[in-house]
Amino acid sequence: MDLTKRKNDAINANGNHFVNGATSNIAITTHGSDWYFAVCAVMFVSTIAFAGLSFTKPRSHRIFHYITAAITMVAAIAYFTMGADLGETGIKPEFIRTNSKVAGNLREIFYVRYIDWVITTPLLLMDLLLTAGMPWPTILYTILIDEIMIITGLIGALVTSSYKWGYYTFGCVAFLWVAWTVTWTARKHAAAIGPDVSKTYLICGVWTIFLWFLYPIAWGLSEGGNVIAPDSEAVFYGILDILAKPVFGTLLLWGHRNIEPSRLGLHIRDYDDPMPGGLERKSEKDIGNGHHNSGVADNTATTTGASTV
Ligand code: RET
Repeated sequence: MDLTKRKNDAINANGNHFVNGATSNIAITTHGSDWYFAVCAVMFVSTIAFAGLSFTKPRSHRIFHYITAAITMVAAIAYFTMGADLGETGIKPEFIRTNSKVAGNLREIFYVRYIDWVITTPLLLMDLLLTAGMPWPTILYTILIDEIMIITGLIGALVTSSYKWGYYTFGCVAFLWVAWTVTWTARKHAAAIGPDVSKTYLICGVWTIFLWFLYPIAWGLSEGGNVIAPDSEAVFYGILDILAKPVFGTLLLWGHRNIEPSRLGLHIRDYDDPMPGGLERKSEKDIGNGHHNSGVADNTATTTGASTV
C-alpha cells in the first residue's frame, strides 16, 4: 500500500449527515479536517511530554503535571473527534449570508468543543488558582462561574434566533467575573507567597486572560454571526487552543520547577513520607486498645505531641 497516496477520508465517512432535508450546508472541508487532526497530534505529543515530565518529580510534587497532562489529553480526543467530522450538528444560522463560503441553510456546530471546554477550562483555572494559593471555596466558585460561561456559550451556539445573543451576554458577564478573580484577587494572593510564585502566576495569568478574551470574538464570527467559514473557525480556535493549553502548560510547569507545593498550601503525602508535624503513625492496635483514656483525652495527647515537636 502506498501510504503517500492515502487521503483523509473523514468527510466522506462521517460528514454532512445533516437531517431535515437540508439543501446546502456550511461545513468543514478536508483542509479543516487535516488541520483538526494536526492539532490533535500537538495535543497528544504534549500529553506524553507533560505526563513523562511528572516522573522527574516525587509523587507528592506532581499535581501540576497531572492537571496539565489531563488538559491536553482531553483536548486530543476532542480534536480527533472534530478531525473525524464528528461531535457536530447542523444549526440554522440567524444570519443567512450570500458569500459562498458561508452561504447555506445549516451551519456545522461542533458541540464537542464545549464538552472539551467544560472539562478543561476548570482544570486550567485550577492550575492557575492553586499556583496563587487561593482558598478552595473561591476556586470552586470561580469554576462554577466558568462552567456557566461555557454552557451558555453552547446553548447560544445551538439557538437559531437572536436569543442566542442573550446566552452570549450571560457568558461574557461570567467571563468578566472569572477575569477579575484571575487578574486581581488571585494576583494579590500569589504576590503574598513570594516573588518566584508571583512571577510564575503573573506570566501564566496574563497569558490566559489575554487569550481567553479572543474566544468570544471567535464565537461571534463563527457560531454567532456566521461570518467566517468552518475551516477558518477551525484555524482560529485551533491556534487559540494550542496557545492556551500546551504553551500555557509549558510556561506553568517551567515556573513550578523550583516551587514546593507545600508553599502553596498543598501538603500532599506519599505513603512512605513521615506523618505531618512529626507525629507517629498509629496502628489500629494503638488506637483501639492499650489506652484507658477516652477519645477526648487521646486527642489531647495527640495535640500536645504535635505542638512539642
Ligand atoms: C464563549 C461564548 C460565550 C461568551 C464567552 C465565551 C468564552 C469562552 C472561553 C473559552 C476558553 C476556552 C479554552 C479552552 C482551552 O483550551 C463560550 C465562547 C466569554 C474563554 C481556554
